[in-house]
Amino acid sequence: DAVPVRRALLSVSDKSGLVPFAAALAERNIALVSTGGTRRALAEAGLAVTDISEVTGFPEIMDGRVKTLHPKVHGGLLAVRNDPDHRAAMEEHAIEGFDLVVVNLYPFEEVAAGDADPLTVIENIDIGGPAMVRAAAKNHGHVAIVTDPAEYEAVLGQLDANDGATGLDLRRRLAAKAFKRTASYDAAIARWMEGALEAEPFEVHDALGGTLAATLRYGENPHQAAALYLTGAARPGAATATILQGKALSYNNINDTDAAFELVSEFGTERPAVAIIKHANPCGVALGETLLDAYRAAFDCDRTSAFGGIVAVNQTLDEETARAMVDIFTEVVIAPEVSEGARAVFAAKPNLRLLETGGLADPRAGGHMIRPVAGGYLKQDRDAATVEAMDLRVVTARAPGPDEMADLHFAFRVAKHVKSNAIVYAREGATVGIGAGQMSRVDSSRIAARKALDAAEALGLAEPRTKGSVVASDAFFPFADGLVSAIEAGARAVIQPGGSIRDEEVIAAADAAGVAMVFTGVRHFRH
Ligand code: 93A
Repeated sequence: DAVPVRRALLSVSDKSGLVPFAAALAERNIALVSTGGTRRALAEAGLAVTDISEVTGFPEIMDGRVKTLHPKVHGGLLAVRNDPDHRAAMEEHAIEGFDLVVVNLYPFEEVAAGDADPLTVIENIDIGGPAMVRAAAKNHGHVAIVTDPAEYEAVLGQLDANDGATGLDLRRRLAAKAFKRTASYDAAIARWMEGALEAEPFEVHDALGGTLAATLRYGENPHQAAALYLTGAARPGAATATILQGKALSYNNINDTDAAFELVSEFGTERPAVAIIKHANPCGVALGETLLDAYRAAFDCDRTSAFGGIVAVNQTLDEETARAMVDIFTEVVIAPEVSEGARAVFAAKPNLRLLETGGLADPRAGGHMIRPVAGGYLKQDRDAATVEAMDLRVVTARAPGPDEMADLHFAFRVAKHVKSNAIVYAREGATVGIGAGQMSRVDSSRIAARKALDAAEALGLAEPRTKGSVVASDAFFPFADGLVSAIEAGARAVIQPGGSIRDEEVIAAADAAGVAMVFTGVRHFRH
């Protein structure tokens, strides 16, 4: 009943004790065959090891879901060596036997006990591992199966005492242990599924056509359960980005990061642009000669609110800009690409979430937005309108100059991404005061001007940068008062949709102050 060990198959998730054990096998002239990660660990330690795909003649596929599930492997595990039919089959199909199998399984129990999302837990259900463990254990007459690193010593001891062979007693004991292991493993999976089915309020495929991508720690508030669903639409952004580093994204992180990236994508790649978002509203947006200039200008709009903010950029994020970003507490940074240098800078802030999207989102793309209402939901087209496609009409005696016009475009693009009522002051390609989410437009005007005063104080400026600025309004001024308040703050040019029954009054107020005003004919409500 002694089985000389000539060839071993090693495939382990728990790699503790692996290298010395495998080295001891190699010293005893035992050939080593391994799956990807195990093979890498052994090769790094300088051991000669054959990749399992060389044995199967088939690559590992489907993220490793199928790597050892192959007749060349299972034939080698299950063949009864002294059965003539089995021997013939081995010869016919060039199957070589394994005498020793070392497998421990994906750490399902550990992952399920942590706070991983269900898809991650499911990915940790090992299929190929238990199949090999059970095959080798069934065939313990010819194969030794080791499922526990604690047994490595016993195996080596026996090889030494037994002239390089395993004895039936040891193989039977190891086989019993192996079946206990696969039994407890499957029991843990079943227990988790029962629990998960009870506790999981989110379906894998929901009625709106999304697929569950992650359950989140909680929703907007800790008492709300939440999940992220993906629709498969190829739109670069927060939900589909690669997370280069940092903690898992929260519900609010994803929502704000989406807002930030959608906004910065409005600027294309022509000039570097940066948007800083808090609570789904921008607190600073700027263009610059460089990304660093743009970041500084965006930050200067409202330094207080930028603390703990979400930053989106429209270009490859470079090292210098990354350095400026980590100077203050930033929750999330999202970029089409992140340079090696920038990555190294962020590595010193392991909690900061760094996302790479691979490209910008197309602001003109179609698609729908969905919002629940009691008993149903509302569905509408995305707001795909862009200011350069609008039919701008100068309505005042004075027309804006080219610099003013550029700033008006910029401000209206930003206003599209500010909750209504939105008022955005801008100057030289940067916001200098933003008023968001007020029930009256004049309040938003006043808040934006007030924020500009605060910023001037923080920057040590003699007067707010609304002096000589332009102003954008997401919807028409219903009365002259909102516009008058902007003129008082120092705005010299205005962009707004127009269309109020009091347009004449509003235009007259602008003309009286020598202010230039353009109508877009298009509104950007965002509620
Ligand atoms: O994904 S699997 O269910 N499919 C397989 O074909 C398979 N073969 C081995 N899991 C599979 N394994 C498991 O991979 C082993 O049980 C072991 O836990 C792990 C070792 O992978 P690696 O060598 O790449 O680290």
